[in-house]
Amino acid sequence: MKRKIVSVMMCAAVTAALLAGCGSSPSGSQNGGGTEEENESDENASDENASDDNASDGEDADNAGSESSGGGSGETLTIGFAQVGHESDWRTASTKSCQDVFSAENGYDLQFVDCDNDPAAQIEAVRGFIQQAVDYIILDPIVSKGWDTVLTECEDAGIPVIVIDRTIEDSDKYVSWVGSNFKTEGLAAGEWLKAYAEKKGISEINALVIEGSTGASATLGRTEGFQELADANGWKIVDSQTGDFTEAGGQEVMESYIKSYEGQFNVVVCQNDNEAFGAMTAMKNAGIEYGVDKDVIVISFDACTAGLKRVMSGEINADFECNPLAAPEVENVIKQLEAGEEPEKEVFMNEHCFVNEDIIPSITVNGAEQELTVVTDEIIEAQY
Ligand code: GYE
Repeated sequence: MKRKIVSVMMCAAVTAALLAGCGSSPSGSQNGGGTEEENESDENASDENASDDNASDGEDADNAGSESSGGGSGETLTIGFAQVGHESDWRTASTKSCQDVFSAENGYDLQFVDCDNDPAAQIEAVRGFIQQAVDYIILDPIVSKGWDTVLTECEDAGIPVIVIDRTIEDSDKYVSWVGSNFKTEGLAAGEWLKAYAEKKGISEINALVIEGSTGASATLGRTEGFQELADANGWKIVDSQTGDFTEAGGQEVMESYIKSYEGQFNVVVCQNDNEAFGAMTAMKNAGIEYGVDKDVIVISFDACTAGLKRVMSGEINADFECNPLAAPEVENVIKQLEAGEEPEKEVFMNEHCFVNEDIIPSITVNGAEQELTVVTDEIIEAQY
């Protein structure tokens, strides 16, 4: 199985500090997953993709082969994209990334279906793409199980499926997956909390977790990774419930946590930024002080623009990036298939850990050093 790690960060546009992070060995990436195979990422792959954020402004038109030939095929390619839904800032960025890359100008006919977090609707969307006889299917699986039957149908119909973002546990009938290592993200959050607590002299951790959507690989991985550090360090997970990756969900869960556990927790782990926004509203309404050097440490995932603003203001202590700009990599996969080449089975996005304070230079995740990036205006400006 061939693997590579890509850097889709805006290396050219960020500060020297972040540039150093981008330019450093990709094996230092938290999403290398720690295995040698994963970490043998070619620097060239990173360099090639360093300007991928430009895909959205048309500068990558050449990448599509020609202005009107999808994947360099000489003809318009029809792409069916079964998207999870529209629950978060991350999702909006992911959708935009696909719409920008798979545009008519780039030679594509994008059939986009927002599955609104309904796994059955998503399976039907994929079946609809088979009926339409699209050229390729992009699938971001809402849940990790239940895929083998419909993916077999795709295979029988001769339609290659490219999975993005979340992973599939019970089938390997797809050509490629492009996304993030969610367990590594959870481990990074745990390693950061360990180092931070030591630095601040916090001896006891009582954490509340607001999980993402039930059954999503992003939820499972982040939960498992953080739990591993909790177990190893004797932290108490006071409660762990789903907030469905939404702001409303985060607020609702936090309000109920406050009713049950007020005064009994000093950390809130939100599995995405939108949940963190909701949780912070709930704490604010209850008069609970959170953020840097306050009563409750706030940890979040995604690191979208709005999340990074809350890191810079000190309301979120640390935010673990999950890069939603997979579409340029998906296009590379399609171009390879069009050229008769065998694409990588797994493509990992390169990501960063963002913090408010410059007090811990790095953490070690899966045996690899991961820098901590202090959020600045320039970083916020360059983020999706
Ligand atoms: O963290 C969350 C989104 O699957 C990684 O889904 C993605 C998650 C992301 O709704 O914001």
